[in-house]
Amino acid sequence: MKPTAFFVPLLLCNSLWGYGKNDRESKMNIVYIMTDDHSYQTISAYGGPLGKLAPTPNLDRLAAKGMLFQRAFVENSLSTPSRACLMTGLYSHQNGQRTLFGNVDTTKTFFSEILQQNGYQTAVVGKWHMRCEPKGFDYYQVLWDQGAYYHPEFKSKDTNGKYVRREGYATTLTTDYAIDFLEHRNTSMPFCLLVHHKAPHRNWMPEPKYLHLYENAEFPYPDTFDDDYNTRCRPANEQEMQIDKDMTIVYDLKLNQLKDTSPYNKEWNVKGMQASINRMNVEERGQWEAAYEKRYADFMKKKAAGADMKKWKYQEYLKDYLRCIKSIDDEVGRLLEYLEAHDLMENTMIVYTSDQGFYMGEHGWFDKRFMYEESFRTPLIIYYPQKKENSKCNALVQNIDYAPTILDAAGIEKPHYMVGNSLLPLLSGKIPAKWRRDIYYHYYDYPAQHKVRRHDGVRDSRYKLIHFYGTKKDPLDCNELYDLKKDPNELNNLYDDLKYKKVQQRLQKRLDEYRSALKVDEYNDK
Ligand code: SGN
Ligand code: CA
Repeated sequence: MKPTAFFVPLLLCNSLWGYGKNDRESKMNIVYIMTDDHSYQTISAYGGPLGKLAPTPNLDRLAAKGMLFQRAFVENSLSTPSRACLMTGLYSHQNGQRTLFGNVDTTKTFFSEILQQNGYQTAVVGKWHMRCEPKGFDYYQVLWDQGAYYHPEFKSKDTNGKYVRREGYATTLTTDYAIDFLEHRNTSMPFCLLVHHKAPHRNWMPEPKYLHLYENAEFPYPDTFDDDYNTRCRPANEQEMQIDKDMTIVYDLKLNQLKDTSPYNKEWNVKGMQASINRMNVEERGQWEAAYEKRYADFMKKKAAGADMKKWKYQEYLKDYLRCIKSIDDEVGRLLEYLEAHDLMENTMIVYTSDQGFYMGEHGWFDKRFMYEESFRTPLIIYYPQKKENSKCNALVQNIDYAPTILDAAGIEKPHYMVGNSLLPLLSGKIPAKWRRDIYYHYYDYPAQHKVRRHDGVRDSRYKLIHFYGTKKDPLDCNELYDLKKDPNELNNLYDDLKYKKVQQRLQKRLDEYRSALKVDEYNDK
């Protein structure tokens, strides 16, 4: 690929900023990799049963070189809000991006702008998913909206605001652009590169070489697969993210042969799948149809119903999702190899995370949004040169910490208004005595797809309090309390259980304190 035009002005700026050799040598580079909807349950370094059947050797390699965070969370489990938290270091109500729609407040400074002002070259490739232009980036190649898996459209500084179709698979192309930036960067300046993969977002479309991977695998069912939501309040019962009812046969499970006759086919999901297939070239379409023909034959042969149908859907869902993860793992490996081959491991911090977690059939679900662990929690691996290898961290960390961490790695003090904390002190292996004891969560996107009600809450290292609220038109006021030590699957709501009166009071007090200290402006029906 040809070098892009932005390097020339950068060279000039570089000399204006007067970066000397010593400055350069002491500056840490940053590679921040963020996937879309990648669950910690599907990374083998985390040790769960799915990782054993579908290993992620390259992510494990990164974890072996660095630190695996076991309590990393988001503030608002949804893409656009999570990305706004990352860029601003602020909670959703502070940066304006509460839901998937609307705009982040662009008067807020993005950490990329601060890096630029401090002599960093900055780049973002892949899913941007905010309605503003990438702000504070010297180089970008970003997908349109959610982006497509096959031959997706990207926009860069060279395309005059237009999205241009690129030949290839999203995960590979995103890595190609990351390497393009690294290849053509000004090597006299430190860099920060954000690699934001589209995968494994719904509808989990594998690349051709993995269309048959895990074909004969039988994945274990999570303990909560048949959760009946009793003890929980209305939202857990009323959501629309159930594998048996809401996962579609055509769009999600790709049985395009069923056309309009299937009871599962609403018009949109037939059209959505067809549009995805129409993007493929003739060869890819042939490989795709051959692979899913097998699934179709199996579906027709089994004619499963009820509980069997739910299990069949789960198995096929996991195959596609894990095939997408295999490509991610390969491409993370390719990027690591590039960094190794170019002697960058000694002065580059590498972060791997996801914009939120995801349900792999827990509670019978796919998707995210809730404050329950699987969607609230994300994978997080940090490699930092010369720090302890193969270590694990149990401190409570959150995506508002990433901007301060990146700035800290660059030797820049975080601006006073950023609410998160740098994670670098944790990398020594000890949790500082003053580290936070609990974290705040807030989800706003209702009414919306999947019908998850608005809620906020607080979680400490053992307990979690969630408050669901509604609107004047659609009121709701209910609470849930969990003892995560005794009930890690969050099946037993202890709210108003007298044995937990003190715990409930303590968590309620913390929740009230967060709301008032952060000036949270909605948490009850309006
Ligand atoms: C799309 C998906 C939803 C998903 C949202 C948000 N539907 O709308 O299932 O919850 O994205 O995802 S689809 O029919 O378009 O696939 S997020 O990761 O961007 O927050
Ligand atoms: Ca996402």
